[in-house]
Amino acid sequence: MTDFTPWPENLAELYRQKGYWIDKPLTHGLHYQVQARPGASAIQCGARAISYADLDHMSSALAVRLLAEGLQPGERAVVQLPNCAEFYITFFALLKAGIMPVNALFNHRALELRSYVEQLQPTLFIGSRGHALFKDDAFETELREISKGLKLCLYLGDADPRADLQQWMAPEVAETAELPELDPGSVAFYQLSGGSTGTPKLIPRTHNDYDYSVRASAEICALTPQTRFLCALPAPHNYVMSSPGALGVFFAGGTVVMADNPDPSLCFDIMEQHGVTVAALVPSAVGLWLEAVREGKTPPASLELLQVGGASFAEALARQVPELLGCQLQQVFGMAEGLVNYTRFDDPEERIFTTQGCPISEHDEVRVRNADGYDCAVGEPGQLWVRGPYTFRGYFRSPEHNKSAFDAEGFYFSGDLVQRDADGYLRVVGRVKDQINRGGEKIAAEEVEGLLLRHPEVLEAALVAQPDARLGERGCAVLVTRNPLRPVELRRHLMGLGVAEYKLPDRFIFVETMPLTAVGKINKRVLRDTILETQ
Ligand code: J2J
Repeated sequence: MTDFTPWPENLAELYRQKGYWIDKPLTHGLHYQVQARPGASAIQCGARAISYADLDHMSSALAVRLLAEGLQPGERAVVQLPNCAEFYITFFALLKAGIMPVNALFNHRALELRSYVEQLQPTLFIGSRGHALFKDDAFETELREISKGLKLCLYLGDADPRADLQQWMAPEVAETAELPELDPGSVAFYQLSGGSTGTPKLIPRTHNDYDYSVRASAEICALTPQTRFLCALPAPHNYVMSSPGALGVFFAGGTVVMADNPDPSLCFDIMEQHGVTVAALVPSAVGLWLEAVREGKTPPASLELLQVGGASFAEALARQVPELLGCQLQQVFGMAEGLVNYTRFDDPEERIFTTQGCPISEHDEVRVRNADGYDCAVGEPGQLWVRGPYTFRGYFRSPEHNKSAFDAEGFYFSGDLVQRDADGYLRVVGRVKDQINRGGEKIAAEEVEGLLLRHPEVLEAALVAQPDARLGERGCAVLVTRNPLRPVELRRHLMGLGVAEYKLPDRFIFVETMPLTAVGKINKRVLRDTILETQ
């Protein structure tokens, strides 16, 4: 089973020749900024300002200590931290040490963490004592059972200084210690896939490919050392990490301003206080911001650009952004697997309001195909297939799934239905993958259905999307059960299995029999129509 599927030689050569892959580790932007502006603020986290010099020294200190502890380059880590400076310090430390992390979302629970630990077999776990699972050591013991090679567990906020992450970052350490030479063609870290399958899949991202998407995104979004970027979505998410996200801001020498969540009553104050110029949101959060302004709150005067992506953004809301928030709008359509599209600053307004942008690179090869595999005409909706200099080539150890996710030429099928205009701008019009996009949080239907089926009374289960004014979509579970069940029992059952709360169905419907397709599968199209009628 392959950990990482490389790009074919001819394409790798092309990407180097074009200057996309520059064979530098993902840390090179930070190295540059430490020389150029060591005292400038890289991260604003509450009242704490972390300079570029701090970010560099603290991440080196952690890297050096980890290696001194016996961790080796090439090993893997599972990290789960909230939105805080330590998230980035840890990320850079692991890059420097050559240890490949997956960054779990902070609202992931036992089920997700177990799966990452099982798949990656990490030697290192970094978490937070502020997370309910790590109030005591019971879950750590379980993780050590799953990954026998797990050597070290560190926590943000541990009472014992030997396990306290911040102590491990304290800069007074022999920094002369050697950090390993990194291979820019190798995997830097694993990104989380929104997924549509029973187990969450991991996406290997290399230094070269990720660095290119970050550099190019920073340029498209015109980031500068004056940029002050609000990170209010979960920090590990690919969008706020790389489109251009925090890594783009660090590359440009700007400041990342952290917020716990996108609530306008929290964010407007933080933005005002720190002069935030760019913010990245999902559509459901934009709805809240617009509502706040309509209710009389003053939007932060410093805001120049609002990026919106992660889920479908209604045109009617898009049109309100410049007027109500007093800033420019940029639509972003991306995926942790690679391809990212942006509307550009010089695009006509109409295009910014009605499309999700065009790809970063002229070598992003986007194909829009109909169900028979033929290329669609301009404007005709079809399936999005893509390959390119920063679109991955295979999930981590998932040979079977990779067979259906890629075609013979290495094009990845994102599961999205799009329309492409004559200039290559895309509009997302639907989805083929069996997923619920709940306010930008992706839920794989198969995963939740599998968990529901583990309840002894559940005979058949289907999770389908139900339109929702605020979140875009919500999950609706349709069930055939042996005996009558109450939703609260099913919720308790799911929570008991340790699944993240955002994956819990918002609604449960009980039916006598499931509608079936001609081949005998549950007909979700019919279910979606039924739940609309019974809403
Ligand atoms: C409709 N659907 C969208 C959009 C993503 C930048 C921005 C977003 C993500 C992301 C990302 C959408 N309109 N504007 O990684 O770098 C849906 C599509 C897509 C899936 C990917 C980035 N923007 N989507 O959301 O891996 O269905 O990445 O395939 O979480 O989100 O989800 P994810």
